[in-house]
Amino acid sequence: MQPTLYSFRRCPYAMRARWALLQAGLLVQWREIALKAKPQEMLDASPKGTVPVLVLGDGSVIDESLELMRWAFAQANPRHLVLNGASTALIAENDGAFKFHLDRFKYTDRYPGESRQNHQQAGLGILRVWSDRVAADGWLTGPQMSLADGALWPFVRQWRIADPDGFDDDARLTPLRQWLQHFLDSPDFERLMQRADPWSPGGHQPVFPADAIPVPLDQPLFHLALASDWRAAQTSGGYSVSTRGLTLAQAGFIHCSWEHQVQGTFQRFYRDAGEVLLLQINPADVAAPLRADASPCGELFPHLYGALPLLAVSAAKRYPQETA
Ligand SMILES: N[C@@H](CCC(=O)N[C@@H](CS)C(=O)NCC(=O)O)C(=O)O
Repeated sequence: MQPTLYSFRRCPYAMRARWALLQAGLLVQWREIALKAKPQEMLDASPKGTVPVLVLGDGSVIDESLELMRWAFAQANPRHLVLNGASTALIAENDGAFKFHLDRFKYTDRYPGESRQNHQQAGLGILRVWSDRVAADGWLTGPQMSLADGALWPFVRQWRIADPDGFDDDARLTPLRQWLQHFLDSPDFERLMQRADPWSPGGHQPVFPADAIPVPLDQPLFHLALASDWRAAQTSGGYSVSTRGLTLAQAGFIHCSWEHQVQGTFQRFYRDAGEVLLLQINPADVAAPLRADASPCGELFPHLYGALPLLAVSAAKRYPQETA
Protein backbone atom coordinates (compact mmCIF):
# COMPACT_ATOMS: atom_id res chain seq x y z
CA MET A 1 0.00 0.00 0.00
CA GLN A 2 1.30 3.46 -0.87
CA PRO A 3 2.08 5.78 2.06
CA THR A 4 -0.19 8.79 2.58
CA LEU A 5 1.29 12.29 2.58
CA TYR A 6 -0.43 15.27 4.18
CA SER A 7 1.11 18.32 2.62
CA PHE A 8 0.72 22.04 2.01
CA ARG A 9 2.03 23.37 -1.27
CA ARG A 10 3.91 26.47 -0.08
CA CYS A 11 5.19 25.12 3.24
CA PRO A 12 9.00 24.92 3.01
CA TYR A 13 9.09 21.89 5.33
CA ALA A 14 6.60 20.08 3.08
CA MET A 15 8.56 21.22 0.01
CA ARG A 16 11.79 19.65 1.29
CA ALA A 17 9.85 16.45 2.00
CA ARG A 18 8.29 16.34 -1.48
CA TRP A 19 11.71 17.06 -3.00
CA ALA A 20 13.12 14.00 -1.22
CA LEU A 21 10.19 11.79 -2.30
CA LEU A 22 10.79 12.85 -5.90
CA GLN A 23 14.52 12.08 -5.74
CA ALA A 24 13.90 8.65 -4.22
CA GLY A 25 11.42 7.61 -6.92
CA LEU A 26 8.54 7.23 -4.46
CA LEU A 27 4.83 7.59 -5.09
CA VAL A 28 2.40 8.51 -2.31
CA GLN A 29 -1.30 9.16 -1.84
CA TRP A 30 -1.37 12.94 -1.77
CA ARG A 31 -3.64 14.79 0.62
CA GLU A 32 -3.21 18.52 0.19
CA ILE A 33 -4.54 20.33 3.24
CA ALA A 34 -5.64 23.83 4.22
CA LEU A 35 -3.75 24.90 7.36
CA LYS A 36 -6.93 26.53 8.68
CA ALA A 37 -9.02 23.37 8.27
CA LYS A 38 -6.81 20.36 8.96
CA PRO A 39 -8.50 17.03 8.26
CA GLN A 40 -9.33 14.98 11.36
CA GLU A 41 -7.53 12.00 9.74
CA MET A 42 -4.27 14.00 9.79
CA LEU A 43 -4.76 15.11 13.40
CA ASP A 44 -5.52 11.53 14.43
CA ALA A 45 -2.20 10.46 12.88
CA SER A 46 -0.25 13.42 14.27
CA PRO A 47 -1.97 15.56 16.91
CA LYS A 48 0.68 18.31 16.74
CA GLY A 49 -0.94 19.43 13.50
CA THR A 50 2.03 20.39 11.35
CA VAL A 51 2.81 19.33 7.80
CA PRO A 52 4.34 17.29 6.35
CA VAL A 53 2.95 14.05 7.78
CA LEU A 54 3.61 10.69 6.16
CA VAL A 55 1.56 7.66 7.21
CA LEU A 56 3.23 4.42 6.14
CA GLY A 57 1.48 1.22 5.07
CA ASP A 58 2.01 -0.34 8.51
CA GLY A 59 0.36 2.66 10.19
CA SER A 60 3.55 4.23 11.49
CA VAL A 61 3.75 8.00 11.24
CA ILE A 62 6.59 10.34 10.29
CA ASP A 63 5.67 13.92 11.18
CA GLU A 64 8.99 15.75 11.04
CA SER A 65 10.21 16.86 7.62
CA LEU A 66 13.81 15.91 8.27
CA GLU A 67 12.90 12.40 9.38
CA LEU A 68 10.74 12.11 6.28
CA MET A 69 13.73 13.08 4.09
CA ARG A 70 15.93 10.52 5.83
CA TRP A 71 13.26 7.84 5.42
CA ALA A 72 12.94 8.65 1.68
CA PHE A 73 16.70 8.45 1.12
CA ALA A 74 16.83 5.18 3.04
CA GLN A 75 14.44 3.76 0.41
CA ALA A 76 16.67 4.97 -2.44
CA ASN A 77 19.51 7.42 -2.88
CA PRO A 78 20.32 7.11 -6.56
CA ARG A 79 22.34 10.33 -6.85
CA HIS A 80 24.35 9.53 -3.72
CA LEU A 81 23.18 12.55 -1.79
CA VAL A 82 25.60 12.89 1.12
CA LEU A 83 23.91 12.18 4.46
CA ASN A 84 26.63 13.64 6.68
CA GLY A 85 26.86 15.11 10.14
CA ALA A 86 27.74 18.55 8.76
CA SER A 87 24.23 18.66 7.32
CA THR A 88 22.69 18.25 10.76
CA ALA A 89 24.30 21.40 12.14
CA LEU A 90 23.33 23.50 9.12
CA ILE A 91 19.77 22.24 9.13
CA ALA A 92 19.54 23.08 12.84
CA GLU A 93 20.74 26.61 12.07
CA ASN A 94 18.18 26.91 9.28
CA ASP A 95 15.23 25.54 11.23
CA GLY A 96 16.31 27.55 14.27
CA ALA A 97 17.98 30.94 13.89
CA PHE A 98 17.36 31.48 10.18
CA LYS A 99 13.65 30.61 10.32
CA PHE A 100 13.34 32.81 13.43
CA HIS A 101 14.64 35.85 11.56
CA LEU A 102 12.79 34.97 8.34
CA ASP A 103 9.43 34.89 10.15
CA ARG A 104 10.08 38.16 11.99
CA PHE A 105 11.28 39.88 8.84
CA LYS A 106 8.49 38.54 6.65
CA TYR A 107 5.56 38.84 9.03
CA THR A 108 6.65 41.86 11.11
CA ASP A 109 3.01 42.76 11.86
CA ARG A 110 2.65 39.48 13.77
CA TYR A 111 5.59 40.38 16.03
CA PRO A 112 4.90 43.78 17.59
CA GLY A 113 7.98 45.56 18.88
CA GLU A 114 10.42 43.62 16.71
CA SER A 115 12.74 45.52 14.38
CA ARG A 116 12.31 44.38 10.79
CA GLN A 117 15.70 45.76 9.88
CA ASN A 118 17.52 43.89 12.64
CA HIS A 119 15.99 40.63 11.49
CA GLN A 120 16.88 41.41 7.89
CA GLN A 121 20.52 42.00 8.82
CA ALA A 122 20.65 38.84 10.93
CA GLY A 123 19.08 36.73 8.18
CA LEU A 124 21.35 38.15 5.48
CA GLY A 125 24.33 37.53 7.78
CA ILE A 126 23.50 33.81 7.92
CA LEU A 127 22.93 33.68 4.16
CA ARG A 128 26.36 35.26 3.52
CA VAL A 129 28.10 32.53 5.52
CA TRP A 130 26.18 29.86 3.61
CA SER A 131 27.12 31.60 0.36
CA ASP A 132 30.80 31.49 1.35
CA ARG A 133 30.48 27.75 1.91
CA VAL A 134 29.00 27.27 -1.55
CA ALA A 135 31.74 29.48 -3.06
CA ALA A 136 34.44 27.37 -1.39
CA ASP A 137 33.17 23.87 -2.17
CA GLY A 138 30.31 23.99 -4.67
CA TRP A 139 27.66 22.81 -2.17
CA LEU A 140 26.84 23.70 1.43
CA THR A 141 28.85 20.93 3.07
CA GLY A 142 31.40 19.97 0.44
CA PRO A 143 31.94 19.10 -3.20
CA GLN A 144 28.79 16.94 -3.41
CA MET A 145 25.14 17.76 -2.80
CA SER A 146 24.11 16.79 0.72
CA LEU A 147 21.00 16.57 2.83
CA ALA A 148 21.59 20.19 3.92
CA ASP A 149 21.32 21.46 0.33
CA GLY A 150 18.04 19.61 -0.17
CA ALA A 151 16.67 20.73 3.20
CA LEU A 152 17.60 24.42 3.02
CA TRP A 153 16.75 25.60 -0.49
CA PRO A 154 12.98 26.04 0.12
CA PHE A 155 13.79 28.40 3.01
CA VAL A 156 16.36 30.39 1.02
CA ARG A 157 13.73 30.69 -1.73
CA GLN A 158 11.31 32.09 0.85
CA TRP A 159 13.86 34.69 1.90
CA ARG A 160 14.36 35.71 -1.69
CA ILE A 161 10.59 36.14 -2.17
CA ALA A 162 10.34 38.22 1.04
CA ASP A 163 13.46 40.32 0.40
CA PRO A 164 14.22 40.40 -3.34
CA ASP A 165 16.39 43.53 -3.12
CA GLY A 166 18.43 42.38 -0.12
CA PHE A 167 18.96 38.97 -1.70
CA ASP A 168 19.61 40.00 -5.29
CA ASP A 169 21.79 43.07 -4.71
CA ASP A 170 24.35 41.56 -2.35
CA ALA A 171 27.52 40.58 -4.22
CA ARG A 172 28.52 38.11 -1.51
CA LEU A 173 25.31 36.18 -2.15
CA THR A 174 26.11 35.49 -5.83
CA PRO A 175 27.21 31.87 -5.19
CA LEU A 176 24.09 31.21 -3.11
CA ARG A 177 21.87 32.77 -5.80
CA GLN A 178 23.37 30.38 -8.37
CA TRP A 179 22.95 27.49 -5.93
CA LEU A 180 19.27 28.35 -5.44
CA GLN A 181 18.78 28.67 -9.19
CA HIS A 182 20.00 25.10 -9.63
CA PHE A 183 16.98 23.87 -7.62
CA LEU A 184 14.51 26.27 -9.26
CA ASP A 185 15.65 25.38 -12.80
CA SER A 186 15.34 21.63 -12.22
CA PRO A 187 12.24 19.95 -13.69
CA ASP A 188 11.72 18.61 -10.15
CA PHE A 189 10.75 22.10 -8.99
CA GLU A 190 7.70 22.30 -11.23
CA ARG A 191 6.70 18.77 -10.24
CA LEU A 192 6.94 19.38 -6.53
CA MET A 193 4.95 22.61 -6.83
CA GLN A 194 2.01 20.96 -8.61
CA ARG A 195 -1.36 22.13 -7.32
CA ALA A 196 -4.20 20.08 -5.86
CA ASP A 197 -7.49 20.98 -4.24
CA PRO A 198 -7.63 20.33 -0.50
CA TRP A 199 -8.38 16.69 0.16
CA SER A 200 -11.66 15.57 1.69
CA PRO A 201 -12.60 12.03 2.76
CA GLY A 202 -14.34 10.19 -0.03
CA GLY A 203 -13.23 12.77 -2.60
CA HIS A 204 -10.77 12.38 -5.45
CA GLN A 205 -7.47 10.86 -4.25
CA PRO A 206 -4.51 12.04 -6.35
CA VAL A 207 -0.99 10.70 -6.07
CA PHE A 208 2.20 12.67 -5.69
CA PRO A 209 3.89 13.26 -8.06
CA ALA A 210 0.66 13.91 -9.95
CA ASP A 211 2.18 13.14 -13.35
CA ALA A 212 3.44 9.68 -12.34
CA ILE A 213 1.87 6.22 -12.03
CA PRO A 214 2.97 3.00 -10.31
CA VAL A 215 4.78 0.41 -12.44
CA PRO A 216 2.76 -2.83 -12.68
CA LEU A 217 4.81 -5.75 -11.37
CA ASP A 218 3.31 -8.30 -13.75
CA GLN A 219 4.60 -6.81 -17.02
CA PRO A 220 8.25 -7.15 -18.05
CA LEU A 221 10.35 -4.04 -18.39
CA PHE A 222 13.06 -3.52 -20.98
CA HIS A 223 16.33 -1.63 -21.08
CA LEU A 224 18.67 -1.14 -24.02
CA ALA A 225 22.29 -1.54 -22.96
CA LEU A 226 25.63 -1.25 -24.70
CA ALA A 227 27.01 -4.81 -24.79
CA SER A 228 30.26 -3.54 -23.25
CA ASP A 229 28.39 -2.02 -20.27
CA TRP A 230 26.48 -5.26 -19.71
CA ARG A 231 29.71 -7.27 -19.84
CA ALA A 232 31.30 -4.91 -17.31
CA ALA A 233 28.31 -5.38 -15.02
CA GLN A 234 28.94 -9.16 -14.97
CA THR A 235 32.31 -8.44 -13.39
CA SER A 236 31.23 -5.67 -11.02
CA GLY A 237 28.04 -7.46 -9.95
CA GLY A 238 25.61 -4.62 -10.68
CA TYR A 239 24.43 -2.53 -13.61
CA SER A 240 24.09 1.21 -13.09
CA VAL A 241 23.95 2.88 -16.50
CA SER A 242 20.93 5.15 -16.92
CA THR A 243 20.96 5.51 -20.67
CA ARG A 244 23.58 5.95 -23.39
CA GLY A 245 26.32 8.22 -21.99
CA LEU A 246 24.72 8.78 -18.56
CA THR A 247 25.20 6.95 -15.28
CA LEU A 248 22.52 6.23 -12.71
CA ALA A 249 24.15 8.74 -10.34
CA GLN A 250 24.05 11.45 -13.02
CA ALA A 251 20.46 10.89 -14.16
CA GLY A 252 18.94 9.81 -10.83
CA PHE A 253 17.31 6.67 -12.29
CA ILE A 254 17.74 3.95 -14.90
CA HIS A 255 15.62 4.53 -18.00
CA CYS A 256 13.43 1.56 -18.91
CA SER A 257 10.69 0.92 -21.47
CA TRP A 258 7.61 -1.16 -21.78
CA GLU A 259 7.70 -3.57 -24.72
CA HIS A 260 5.88 -1.26 -27.15
CA GLN A 261 8.37 1.56 -26.42
CA VAL A 262 11.60 -0.37 -27.13
CA GLN A 263 11.78 0.22 -30.85
CA GLY A 264 11.24 3.98 -30.53
CA THR A 265 13.91 4.22 -27.82
CA PHE A 266 16.35 2.30 -30.02
CA GLN A 267 15.69 4.58 -33.00
CA ARG A 268 16.09 7.74 -30.92
CA PHE A 269 19.24 6.87 -28.97
CA TYR A 270 20.95 3.59 -29.98
CA ARG A 271 20.73 3.09 -33.75
CA ASP A 272 24.40 4.04 -34.24
CA ALA A 273 25.65 2.60 -30.92
CA GLY A 274 27.27 -0.63 -32.19
CA GLU A 275 26.54 -3.80 -30.28
CA VAL A 276 23.33 -3.24 -28.31
CA LEU A 277 21.51 -5.70 -26.04
CA LEU A 278 17.89 -5.72 -24.99
CA LEU A 279 17.64 -6.60 -21.30
CA GLN A 280 14.36 -8.06 -20.15
CA ILE A 281 13.71 -7.18 -16.52
CA ASN A 282 11.31 -8.77 -14.07
CA PRO A 283 10.04 -5.78 -12.06
CA ALA A 284 9.14 -8.00 -9.11
CA ASP A 285 12.85 -8.84 -8.68
CA VAL A 286 14.21 -5.31 -8.28
CA ALA A 287 14.61 -3.90 -4.78
CA ALA A 288 14.84 -0.18 -5.61
CA PRO A 289 11.70 1.89 -6.21
CA LEU A 290 10.10 1.86 -9.65
CA ARG A 291 7.99 4.78 -10.85
CA ALA A 292 6.63 5.66 -14.28
CA ASP A 293 7.30 9.34 -14.92
CA ALA A 294 6.21 11.54 -17.78
CA SER A 295 8.95 12.29 -20.32
CA PRO A 296 9.25 15.89 -21.58
CA CYS A 297 6.78 15.06 -24.36
CA GLY A 298 4.28 13.65 -21.87
CA GLU A 299 4.71 9.91 -22.53
CA LEU A 300 5.04 7.78 -19.39
CA PHE A 301 8.21 5.68 -19.11
CA PRO A 302 9.11 3.28 -16.29
CA HIS A 303 12.17 4.35 -14.27
CA LEU A 304 14.22 2.35 -11.78
CA TYR A 305 15.59 4.46 -8.90
CA GLY A 306 18.59 2.30 -8.05
CA ALA A 307 21.03 -0.20 -9.51
CA LEU A 308 19.70 -3.05 -11.61
CA PRO A 309 20.45 -6.40 -9.93
CA LEU A 310 21.75 -8.94 -12.45
CA LEU A 311 19.29 -11.51 -11.11
CA ALA A 312 16.34 -9.34 -12.16
CA VAL A 313 17.40 -9.68 -15.82
CA SER A 314 15.75 -12.73 -17.35
CA ALA A 315 17.18 -12.31 -20.87
CA ALA A 316 19.89 -10.25 -22.60
CA LYS A 317 19.57 -10.55 -26.39
CA ARG A 318 21.18 -8.74 -29.27
CA TYR A 319 18.93 -5.89 -30.52
CA PRO A 320 17.65 -5.69 -33.17
CA GLN A 321 17.64 -9.47 -33.43
CA GLU A 322 19.87 -10.76 -36.23
CA THR A 323 17.90 -12.45 -38.99
CA ALA A 324 19.49 -15.63 -40.35
N1 LIG B 1 9.45 20.73 12.59
C1 LIG B 1 8.36 20.53 11.65
C2 LIG B 1 7.79 21.91 11.28
C3 LIG B 1 6.66 21.84 10.27
C4 LIG B 1 5.83 23.13 10.26
O1 LIG B 1 5.98 24.01 11.11
N2 LIG B 1 4.93 23.24 9.28
C5 LIG B 1 4.01 24.36 9.27
C6 LIG B 1 3.64 24.81 7.86
S1 LIG B 1 5.04 25.51 6.99
C7 LIG B 1 2.69 23.95 9.90
O2 LIG B 1 2.19 22.88 9.60
N3 LIG B 1 2.12 24.78 10.76
C8 LIG B 1 0.87 24.49 11.38
C9 LIG B 1 -0.12 25.61 11.25
O3 LIG B 1 0.23 26.64 10.65
O4 LIG B 1 -1.24 25.44 11.69
C10 LIG B 1 8.90 19.78 10.45
O5 LIG B 1 10.09 19.91 10.15
O6 LIG B 1 8.15 19.00 9.82
